Amino acid sequence: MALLFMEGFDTGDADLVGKWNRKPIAPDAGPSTLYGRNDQGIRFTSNATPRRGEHAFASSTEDVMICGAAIRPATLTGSPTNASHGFFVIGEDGVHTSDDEHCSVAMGLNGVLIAFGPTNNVLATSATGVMSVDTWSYVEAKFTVHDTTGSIVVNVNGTQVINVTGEDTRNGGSGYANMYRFGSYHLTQYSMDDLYLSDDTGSSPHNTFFGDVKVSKLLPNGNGNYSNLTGSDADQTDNYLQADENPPNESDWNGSATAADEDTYALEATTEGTGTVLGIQVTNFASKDSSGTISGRNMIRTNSTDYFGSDEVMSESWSTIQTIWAINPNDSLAWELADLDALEAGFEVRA
Ligand SMILES: [Ca+2]
Ligand SMILES: [Ca+2]
Ligand SMILES: [Ca+2]
Ligand SMILES: [Ca+2]
Repeated sequence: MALLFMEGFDTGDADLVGKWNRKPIAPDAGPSTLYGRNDQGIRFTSNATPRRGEHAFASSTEDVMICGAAIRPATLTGSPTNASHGFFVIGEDGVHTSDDEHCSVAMGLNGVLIAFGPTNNVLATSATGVMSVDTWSYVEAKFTVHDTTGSIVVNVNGTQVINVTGEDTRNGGSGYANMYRFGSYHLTQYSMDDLYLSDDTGSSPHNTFFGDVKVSKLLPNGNGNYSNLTGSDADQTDNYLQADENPPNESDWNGSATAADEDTYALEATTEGTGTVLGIQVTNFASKDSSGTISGRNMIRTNSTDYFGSDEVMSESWSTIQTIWAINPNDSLAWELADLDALEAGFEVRA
């Protein structure tokens, strides 16, 4: 584990088809290009009603979480008073509910960033003006959860603006940093795009700050190597046409009752001419239509070789299945843009 999750807000419907697995995302506006820096983004409200999204990594016992996102405040007139008012809020899955997170980073009056501890205490405040109205900044925070040696480091556009060390950042529980939440606090309205979450395990560059990054989508746009599934159009020809919509729909689909049947699709070319690829995240939208336990798994095909995600039990409700490949499993090196242009992604039916 290292790179945990990424979200560009560019695929999916209003609640991003359940990618936010603990609390459906509920921005006050978006996803929309009005609130994006790179295609679509979301906006959190200036209304007093909390708007939130929450993602948990239930199997993680890590004490560190690293968050990065592009953030553009529309107002900087609020004075947050509670850890839950942050845009990066760290908690513990199954232990912490709405207002008892471990710690957070929030945005306040005159463009300050504020690090909150487990009793809603202020651990540190940045200089004023590190955030500016109507200006995108790339904000990153590394949270280490501990009763006495906790730390919170915050960078804005690669420059450190908060450095808390030797503090209590743990609010009971086991001290796991395995739940992320963002949300809003009245008087502070902001847009967000290009979010990543990681921890500090594994190797460079996936165990520390990435710096400013984009999260971009590549939709299916052609046939791949496999076409075993049968489309809702009753054939096995051009199955990618059933899997290329954004947002995904439930009206056309590809499926099979036979374990090991699989489809892969060609993907859109990246629009990036240069750059470093820090990982890919395959997202499928899947359901089952018969009784019994039926699983499926994400797959990719690169350099004529297939690689698979974990088995996921499907339900009769459509849900999102996501798999991260931070590096290319074919050569155990970083993904290159040329790898992405040749990449196929798809799905395999399992027993
Ligand atoms: Ca975006
Ligand atoms: Ca504590
Ligand atoms: Ca067809
Ligand atoms: Ca479809």
